[in-house]
Amino acid sequence: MKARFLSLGRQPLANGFLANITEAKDEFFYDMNVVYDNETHLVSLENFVRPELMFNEHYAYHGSMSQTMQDHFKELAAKINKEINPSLVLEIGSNDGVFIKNFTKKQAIAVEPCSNFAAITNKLGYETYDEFWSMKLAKQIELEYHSKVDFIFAANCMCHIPDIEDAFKAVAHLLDETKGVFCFEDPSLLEMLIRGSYDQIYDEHAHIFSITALNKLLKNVGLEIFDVEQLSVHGGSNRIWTQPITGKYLIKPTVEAALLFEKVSGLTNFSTYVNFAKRVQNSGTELFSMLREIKKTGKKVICYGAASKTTTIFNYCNIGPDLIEYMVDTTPSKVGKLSPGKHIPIVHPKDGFDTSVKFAFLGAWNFAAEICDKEKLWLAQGGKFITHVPNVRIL
Ligand code: DWN
Repeated sequence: MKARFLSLGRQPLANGFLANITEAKDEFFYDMNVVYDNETHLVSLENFVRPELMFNEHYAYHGSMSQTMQDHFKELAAKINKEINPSLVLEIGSNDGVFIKNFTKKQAIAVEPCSNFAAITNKLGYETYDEFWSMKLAKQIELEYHSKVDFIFAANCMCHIPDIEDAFKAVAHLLDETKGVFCFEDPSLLEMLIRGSYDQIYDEHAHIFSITALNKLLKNVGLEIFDVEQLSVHGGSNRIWTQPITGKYLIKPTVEAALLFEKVSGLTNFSTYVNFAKRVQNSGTELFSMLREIKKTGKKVICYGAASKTTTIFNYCNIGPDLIEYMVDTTPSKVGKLSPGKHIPIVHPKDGFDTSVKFAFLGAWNFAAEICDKEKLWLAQGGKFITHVPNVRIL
């Protein structure tokens, strides 16, 4: 049974950037409430947003916008080629090709419903299916390739799918029964609870996965987890390695260890989520107060990184251009736009990040190391970053 434990208020699309203020009259909003299901142990949005509204030809998030993620996927691809050496690699949610481009064109198949990104991998010469992942598509690919697939990958995609059981069923259908591997990575529920990073919750993240919930879901469709890796990327993620129960890989102790750690951390107790909700309320109040106090001093405060995560924070905490003068971001499709819901202007760092900026809220806190290294001169000249993870403070 599902029970609500957190309400993050009226929220717009996390990547619903506006070209100009006249678009505000048609802006989409919904009540973003979060529920815990004590049978499946899934943490999910109470109201799913229609995928077509979020993932379409205007999608703004480019996986290649950070060197961290480019290096991350290059390293993983090398490991896959060396240790598994798959003949056919299918990626669900290939975005701008940041992962799939590490494989040869005849070895790889891309699935990407955002046609602006499907066009990129198509142009690179990769077979690309410009549609949402489904059992129908899995069967179509099996027919067209006259074979099952021996490696299926998804990064920051499976948690975006409301009907996750159907999505996993489609993966199980297409995987080779004896040598098939399905590997996917998504934000970690445990890390969100530990870090207080409630901004991982937004329209695109239909679910925030625990290993506990995934273990049940995957078993229901005939897949078993044989390894779990904890990753630092995207604010703390899990990389899950699974296979059909007829698969050849031995189950590693990492699986039992992860399940046990989540149990002792209280992930199957509703009270854990009630306590998390209290921490979120306090965090939001503290961030608003800090920004308001700094604003009173007349110092310029901006946001570094127009991440989807900032949409949740700014709309939940009622933080607008009165507190955050503008946002800086290197993503071409975000520059010149207004942020979702609070309509904070977004500019390129070259036009808006200089010593006139005294404080910058770290919207892209998951890239703090890369950003602090990039902006070490600004920091040396007295600039200060503000973060809310794991608590509201000036770095
Ligand atoms: O799950 C998702 C994750 C993988 O990416 C998607 N649903 C949406 C998206 O979430 P996000 O927008 O919070 O992702 P990022 O990668 O944390 O966003 C960082 C933002 O900061 C990007 O817009 C790029 C920008 N950035 C920048 O301007 N300068 C990033 C870095 C590292 C920089 O130096």
